[in-house]
Amino acid sequence: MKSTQQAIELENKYGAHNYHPLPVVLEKGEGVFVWDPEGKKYYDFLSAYSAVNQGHCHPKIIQTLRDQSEKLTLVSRAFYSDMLGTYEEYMHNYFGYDKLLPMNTGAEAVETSIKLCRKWAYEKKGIEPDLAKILVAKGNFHGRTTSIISFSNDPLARENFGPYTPGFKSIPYDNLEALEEALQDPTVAGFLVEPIQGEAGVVVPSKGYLKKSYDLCKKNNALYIADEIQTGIARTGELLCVDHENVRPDIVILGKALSGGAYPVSAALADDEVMECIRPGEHGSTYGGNPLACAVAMAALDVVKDENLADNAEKLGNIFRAEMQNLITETNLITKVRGKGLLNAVVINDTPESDTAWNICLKLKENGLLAKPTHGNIIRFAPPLIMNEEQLQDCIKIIEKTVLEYEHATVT
Ligand code: IF1
Repeated sequence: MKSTQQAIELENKYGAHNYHPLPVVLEKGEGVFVWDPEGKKYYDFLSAYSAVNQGHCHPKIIQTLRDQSEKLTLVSRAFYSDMLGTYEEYMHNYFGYDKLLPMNTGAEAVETSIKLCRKWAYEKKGIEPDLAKILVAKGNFHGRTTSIISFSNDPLARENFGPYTPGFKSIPYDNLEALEEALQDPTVAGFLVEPIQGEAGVVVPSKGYLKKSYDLCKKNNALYIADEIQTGIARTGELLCVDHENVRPDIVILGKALSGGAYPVSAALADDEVMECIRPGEHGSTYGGNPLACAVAMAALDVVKDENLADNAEKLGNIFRAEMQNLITETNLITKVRGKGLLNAVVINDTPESDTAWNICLKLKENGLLAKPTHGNIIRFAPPLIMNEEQLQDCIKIIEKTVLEYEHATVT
């Protein structure tokens, strides 16, 4: 077995440097816990960016993975499999959409929804060839393919990756006037939006924004496309984040926790009016909808229902934000807590250029809790949704202790 230091050296030497991880190596996970090679145990407060909502190596998901992997793993879409239709019917019953298009990663499912939206625009809405426009929100994060980074406004994600894909227009997030104005353009085909902006630092829009932005799209015959890759699957206290405002998007994009972290599984969901615009040969993926993915996704979604993960996320999220609010009254180091369910972030009282949030995360790690800074001075807190209240209280103590110790150490 590799030590922490050896594992880090190997990645540095032989891997592309496209990430800057916290210096911790993980070699085992179970539920809300992960372990490093030296045997130190941590609470996971990132959940692989909300992919392991069901907790690490959930026994039901792993058993399903094991069973299916011994039977059939991949047939490609050249043939039918006994699992794909079963899974598609399961998803129809679970989310209430006519049809599903299976892919593997989040970015692929976003690409799928872009293609669906454009196809619908030309074939149903009647937009002239090549003129369709998709509205997106400033501060968005939808993945890392060439088209998706074309409409990012994060310089790191974009710079020197041009030329960029045209056909996207960026408008301010959480701004209904800007949306209404942009929708006056008859070549607008749809609006692609995160119900909470994750990468931007867990930016929760004003109450009513989801419903009103949906209504505006419907009024102007544009598709409402919700990227629920990070916010979906119970993370925010409802099955989908749009459920908080009873919105039913035209296209829902799922990924991450759709498989509970066991396997890459993503999907675009839509009704026939949209989905039937795609015909044989026009879109697909070798691994998309493979039997292993289908089996794992059904097990992962069973767990979400069986273990009431949405209710638990709602309940623990309220406790977490209330306790962080208390902490804010005791420290100058944190200025704000925000989020929904168990998708939360605190804002550290320093500039985005400072290394304060990073240093606090290093201390959290020493104290047995893993979290990662984003945008320099924000720390995202997103534990697995199977956490119980006692464990959450334990974690809150670790965070309080770490923050107060850090503050005193730097003041004196
Ligand atoms: C990385 C952030 C989280 C997503 C939404 C699509 C995708 C993502 C709303 C693409 C992916 C990631 C990917 C991960 C970091 C992570 C992230 F910090 F960048 F913003 F979660 F908060 N839509 N999110 O959040 O899905 O293709 O990766 O499966 O390392 O880039 P993917």
